[in-house]
Amino acid sequence: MLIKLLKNQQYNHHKTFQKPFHSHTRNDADRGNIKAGTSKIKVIRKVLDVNDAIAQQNRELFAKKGVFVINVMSSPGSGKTATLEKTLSYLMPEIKCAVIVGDICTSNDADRLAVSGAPVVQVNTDAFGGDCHLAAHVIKTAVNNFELEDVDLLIVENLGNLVCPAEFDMGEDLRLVVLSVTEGEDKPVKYPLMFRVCDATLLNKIDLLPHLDYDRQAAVKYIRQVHSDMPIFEISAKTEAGFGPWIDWLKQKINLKLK
Ligand SMILES: Nc1nc2c(ncn2[C@@H]2O[C@H](COP(=O)(O)OP(=O)(O)O)[C@@H](O)[C@H]2O)c(=O)[nH]1
Ligand SMILES: [Mg+2]
Ligand SMILES: [Zn+2]
Repeated sequence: MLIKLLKNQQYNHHKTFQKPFHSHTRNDADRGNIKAGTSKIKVIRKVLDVNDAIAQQNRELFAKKGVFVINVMSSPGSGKTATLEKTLSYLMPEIKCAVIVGDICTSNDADRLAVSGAPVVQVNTDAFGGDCHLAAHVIKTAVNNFELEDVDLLIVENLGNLVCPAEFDMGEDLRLVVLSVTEGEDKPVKYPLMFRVCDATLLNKIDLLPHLDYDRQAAVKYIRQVHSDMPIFEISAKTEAGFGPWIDWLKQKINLKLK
C-alpha cells in the first residue's frame, strides 16, 4: 500500500515563526520596545508546546493500540532507508510493521520500503516549501491510513536533517540516529541535540572503513561526549554486518512494551 500525503502549510515551522520573528524582533528591538530574542523564544515555545500536546495524544493512542513506534533520523544519504529495508526483512512477518516516510519530494523511499510488504505512507512536503522535519500532527494524520490493531511496530523515517527533527516529539518510544562513516567523526559534537535525544546510534557503512581514513574510536568518543551511555551499533546495511546485535536489541525494546 502506498499513500501520498501532502503536508499543509500550518506545520512549516520556518514559515510560521521564523519569518515573523526575524522581522518583528529586529524592528521592535530597534525601536527599543523589547529585548532582541524575546518574541522568538515565546513563539518557538508555543509551537513546541502545541506539538508536545499532540505527541502526548499520539503516545496514548499507541499505548491503547499496542504499537511500538521508532523515529529514525540522520543526515541525507547516511542509509536510513537501506537500514530499514534490511531491518524489515529481519522483523517481518513475525513482527507486523508499518512505515511512515517523510521526504521533500518523490516516493522513492516509500517504494523501496513497500517491497517488504509492510504498509507504507509517504509524506511529501514539496508543495508547501519543502519542510525539513516531521511533527506530531503529521503522524497523527498519517496513522489514520493504518489499521493500528494490526501493527506491532510503526517505523517513521524522518526527513534527512540532523537539526530540527530532533526538536519535535511525535509520541514515539524510541529515537534512532543513523550516522555513516562517510560523514566524518565529529557530527555528534556539531549536532549535539540529535545525539542527546536519541536512544541509540547506528554507525552505518562500516563495510567502507578499509577505504577511508575514518577514526571510529574518535567517532565513538564524540558520541559518548554528548550521550555517555548511548548504545552504538556498528552496522553495514549493505553487507548486514552487525545486524544481529541491533535486531536483538530492537526486539527486546519492542517486547518490553508489547508483552
Ligand atoms: N557501502 C554502503 N553503502 C550504503 C550503506 N547503506 C546505505 N548505502 C548507500 O548510501 C546511499 C544512501 O542510502 P539511503 O538508504 O537512501 O540513505 P537515506 O537518505 O539516509 O535514506 C545509497 O546509495 C545506499 O545504497 C552501507 O552500509 N554501505
Ligand atoms: Mg531515505
Ligand atoms: Zn524543520
